[in-house]
Amino acid sequence: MEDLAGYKGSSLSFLKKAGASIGDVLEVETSWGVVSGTLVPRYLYGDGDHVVLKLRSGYNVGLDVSVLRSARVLAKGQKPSFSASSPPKPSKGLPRVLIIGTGGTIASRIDYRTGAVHPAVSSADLHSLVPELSGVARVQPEILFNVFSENMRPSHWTKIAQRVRKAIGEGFDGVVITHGTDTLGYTAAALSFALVGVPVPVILVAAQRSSDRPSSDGPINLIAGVSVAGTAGFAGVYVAMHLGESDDKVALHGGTRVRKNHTSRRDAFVSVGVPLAAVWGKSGAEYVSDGLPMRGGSSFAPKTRFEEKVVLMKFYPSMPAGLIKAARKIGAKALVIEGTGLGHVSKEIVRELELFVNGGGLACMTSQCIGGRVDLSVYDTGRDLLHAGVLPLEDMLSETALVKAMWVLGNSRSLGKAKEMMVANIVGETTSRSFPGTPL
Ligand code: DAS
Repeated sequence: MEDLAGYKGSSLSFLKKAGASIGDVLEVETSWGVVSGTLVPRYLYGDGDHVVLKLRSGYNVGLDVSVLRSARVLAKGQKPSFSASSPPKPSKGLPRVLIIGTGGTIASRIDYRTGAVHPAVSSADLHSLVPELSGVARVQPEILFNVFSENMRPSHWTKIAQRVRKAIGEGFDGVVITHGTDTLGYTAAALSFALVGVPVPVILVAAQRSSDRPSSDGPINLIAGVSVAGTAGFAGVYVAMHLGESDDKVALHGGTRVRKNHTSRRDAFVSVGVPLAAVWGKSGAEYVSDGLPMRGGSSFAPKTRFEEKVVLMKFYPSMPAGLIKAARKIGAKALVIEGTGLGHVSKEIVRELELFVNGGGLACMTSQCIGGRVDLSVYDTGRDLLHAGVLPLEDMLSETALVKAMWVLGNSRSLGKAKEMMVANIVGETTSRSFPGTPL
């Protein structure tokens, strides 16, 4: 019964009796008077006791079937659909930018099936939703997959990295990846390692608000991302998201130092312990940090494999040693422990980590403190951890450390080599000293 999508129970029988379909304009007689509006779909988890009409004012009203007497169809409606207009033709001289769609809010619309945000908009639709793109670059949009980013896995990171490598061979001046916000930092870190030495800008963009909301941040993030990808003189992997609550500045964050710090604000993303890589405004670059790798370069050596058997654990008071045992039981090859303060855990956990390392595992320590860095040489606990063979990871973000351990184990032939790579600073994942200027 597609014509009455989502309706069930008594609301479905009432509408069937009236011969109504989704999109029809109905006049409904109720116990307190007559109301008319357009019949809209019910979402999947809605109850069977309400009929929902969109009033002329644009507001939706839910009518309890118990007060409904009768309904008649005033006019047959058009099925609601979204058809993208064809994007304007970009001019020849503009740079070529590939947009790879992977899903998330930036590529979503409200879905009446669930009443929530649903990945639905293709990259091509995105392009027509943001016609300004045609004044910035010759854009080629394509969908690689369409998932909410909480469902991303290392195999997705490999797919994206391989598509970027191919795009460079195809002569694109830069690449933009549209992505969900939840795990954007993980994917940015993964691509930073997998694409070490990448000769063009690779810019991940996302949105905190879906494309059908006036306050959607998708368009400005996408325009800035495409502009950076096509014209920036620097190369590397960055996240481009709102800077502040205004609508005219976008921050570029280095791929291994970026964190989603707020569940809903449009400026949720921050660079931790380092300056912003760049700031982009309506007319292009407003600030570019010193020392970014230049576009071009010949050291591009992609390594796109990831070992999934790595576990990230946040230590907490009374954490049972059994959790480390469980990690070993599921075959974890590396553990990243987010310790307290300078990188500390309880005595029981130190013992378990020593057993894990003696069994050939790679154990690393980060800190739950957002600012500062791990130092295992100050307290007994830290020295016991060093003695147990745990690797301190300076000021590396825990999420970046997890991704790096997956990448290192996926691309090294020995544990010794893996340990060497883990503590080396490869793409700015650790700093020699924390930058005082960032929020944290
Ligand atoms: N579920 C979120 C994600 O895909 C939606 C978003 O913020 O993009 O990361």
